[in-house]
Amino acid sequence: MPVRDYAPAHPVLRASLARPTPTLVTNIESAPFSTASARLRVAAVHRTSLELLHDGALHAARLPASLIRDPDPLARPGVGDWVTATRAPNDDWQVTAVEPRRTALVRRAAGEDARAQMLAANVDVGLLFAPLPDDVNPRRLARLAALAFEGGILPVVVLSRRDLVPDEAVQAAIREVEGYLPGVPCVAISALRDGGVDALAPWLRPATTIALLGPSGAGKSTLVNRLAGAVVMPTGVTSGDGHGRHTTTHRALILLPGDVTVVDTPGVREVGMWTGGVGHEHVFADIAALATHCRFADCAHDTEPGCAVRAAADVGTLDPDRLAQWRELQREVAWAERSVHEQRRMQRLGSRLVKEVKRQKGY
Ligand SMILES: Nc1nc2c(ncn2[C@@H]2O[C@H](COP(=O)(O)OP(=O)(O)OP(=O)(O)O)[C@@H](O)[C@H]2O)c(=O)[nH]1
Ligand SMILES: [Mg+2]
Ligand SMILES: [Zn+2]
Repeated sequence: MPVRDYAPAHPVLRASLARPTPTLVTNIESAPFSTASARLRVAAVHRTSLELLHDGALHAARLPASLIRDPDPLARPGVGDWVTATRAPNDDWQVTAVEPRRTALVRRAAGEDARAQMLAANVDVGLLFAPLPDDVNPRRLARLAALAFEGGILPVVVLSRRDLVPDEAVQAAIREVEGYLPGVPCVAISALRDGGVDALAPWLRPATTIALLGPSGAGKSTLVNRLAGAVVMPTGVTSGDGHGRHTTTHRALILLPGDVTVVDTPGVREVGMWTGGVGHEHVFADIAALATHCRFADCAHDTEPGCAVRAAADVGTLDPDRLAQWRELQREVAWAERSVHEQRRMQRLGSRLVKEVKRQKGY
């Protein structure tokens, strides 16, 4: 599976990924009773501890205080991260280093603030769920696809619960998604009835990690259980309108037969964008291509004269909905970038103020 090198566009993400490992290393010499050090994968994250997967078993591990206090949400290990940890004779594990991420699925955290939230690290393929019959929303899928591409992850749209609709309706839904997201693979499956799960085989290769994203009740955990051949994740009932009840409450990493690792996530309907660049360019590759013909290199495809993108939307060769969404996502990313810039400025001002007060008080 060709997965491109991870080169996040956003300076915050880049900085946090480039953070040299030694800053995260506690003083191993002084770690009491440390007898062994190992490379383990983060399977679950709690406030001050992690669950690490090692030789097929889960181990609770403590996080160094420096990481717990770190204000950068991307600095803390997330599900899918590889860490180094030392083990005391009483099976007490302490994380000493976090490896740089190969890929990362990062969204804007829910709420008013501009904060990043890591959904999963070191993922190769993102399965973007949209449940049939009536929750297939190409715009929502485009956001998820942009998020995946942005983090160096290959998106694959999974139309789930296909047993609930006739075949013609399934084909129509596939055509709709493919029309809106050219170049993104789209398959329809039923995890309950074994319908078409084989269609996922091209992405379930040994040594790959897949992450499952999408609304509650879409059947993400049901697919995990089918692939595992056992009930490893609880699954929920859906209400009359087909919506789920948020059965999965924590992101969890599970090893499947065939050396495939899967990250199951709690249901999300809409995701907020954190960084843009590469993700947009992939999802809206046609707009990027048209833009090369705009008169101005920095054309916003708004009111500028000689805009090739708007011209294409006017004559109908470009779906105006896609142009509208392109604008919406651009604005969102620009807002996140401005907010992060502002937060940093305030932090710098704050630390300058503290220094000045200390100087005046003669500390
Ligand atoms: N008919 C049908 N029902 C399904 C299918 N897959 C899952 N379901 C049902 O949908 C309900 C929700 O499934 P889950 O696997 O818990 O959904 P989820 O996406 O993990 O939901 P959250 O954990 O809440 O995000 C369960 O009752 C499943 O039995 C399917 O392919 N066909
Ligand atoms: Mg679930
Ligand atoms: Zn333009």
